Amino acid sequence: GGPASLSRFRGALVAGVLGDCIGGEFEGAEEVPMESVLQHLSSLDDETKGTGILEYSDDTAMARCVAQSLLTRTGFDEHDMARRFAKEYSASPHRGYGAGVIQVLKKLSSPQLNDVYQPARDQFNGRGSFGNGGAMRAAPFALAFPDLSDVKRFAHLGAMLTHSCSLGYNGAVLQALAVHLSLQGALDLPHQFISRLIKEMEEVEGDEAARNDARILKEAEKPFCERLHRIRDLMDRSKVSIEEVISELGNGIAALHSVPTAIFCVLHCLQPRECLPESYGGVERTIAYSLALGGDTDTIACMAGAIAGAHYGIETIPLSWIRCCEGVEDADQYAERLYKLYHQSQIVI
Ligand code: R7I
Ligand code: MG
Ligand code: MG
Repeated sequence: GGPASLSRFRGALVAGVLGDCIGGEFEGAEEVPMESVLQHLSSLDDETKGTGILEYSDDTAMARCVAQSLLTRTGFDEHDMARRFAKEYSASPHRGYGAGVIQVLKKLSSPQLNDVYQPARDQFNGRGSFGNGGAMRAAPFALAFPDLSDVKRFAHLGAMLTHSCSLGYNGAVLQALAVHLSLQGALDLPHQFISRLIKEMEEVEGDEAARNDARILKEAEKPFCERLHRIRDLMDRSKVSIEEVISELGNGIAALHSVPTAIFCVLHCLQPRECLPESYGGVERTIAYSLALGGDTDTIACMAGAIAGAHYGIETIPLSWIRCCEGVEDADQYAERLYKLYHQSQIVI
């Protein structure tokens, strides 16, 4: 479909859930041979194997809260979103949440809490978390707000409910920006896509708090920009090994070591690749490649899936994958409602 078509909205949320559910198989694995990935994926096609339902993890659980909150409040309401995170956690605590964020989610359920951002600020000796938990749930922000500055602002605030370190919340901003641009069809011109992300993140990371966190954590002056430049270098190379991707971009639980990686997975899989079946469409390639990197596979596949789904649209996603993942129907409904919200709020001049 064209820019911001319903198919792209549905693709984004559905492929995000698929990445999480399918990627859960390899989360934390150090090395994942492509052969194992392809075996896992072909077992999804085989109904006689009875893979059953693959459950979603915290990535999708929290993204659902974000989508529900944005829809119910027709915009960003930090109190409502915080309440939903807390309620979801207490209803299903065993979705594989990060070890630190559990404290925040428990505090957020206290009725005495006035400042909903305070529990996140108390994390990790007052510096806040740099985990990828803000980024993994950022896609719905891109689907709710047509305006780029709103996407940036609300993805930032939504992440701040659990991740107050700039290396955490700026990962969420970058992920939301990538979905936003992909929804517009910006991946048709991959080099311009990455240049636009760099331009936006230059501004985002120019902020005083971001510079300070980067200094304290001994990262580059603008850590996400630096990674985006590495992506551009990798894109220009004819051959890139999995090992190089891991060593240049990472595959870990920090937002800095996973959001740029997810973006690279999408860019790398825009064309067919030798290591992947010819029959695969773009979303299948992207998710398969994300899993082969190992590490935080559910989250990297979830983020890459959302960006890729916004590019290729829902029609390219195999039904057999959709059928075996928990929560896909809901994601599809949220996508349809967010599509209406997005187009309603567009100002007609
Ligand atoms: O970021 P978060 O919500 O975790 C998301 C990840 C995804 O992979 C999910 O699929 C799930 O598996 O977890 O949860 P946090 O607890 O805020 O951060 C995740 C981890 O990153 C923490 O448990 C720490 O190990 C590490 N971490 C830090 N370590 C030291 N100093 C995050 N911030 C810091 C820090 O400032
Ligand atoms: Mg998870
Ligand atoms: Mg994960």
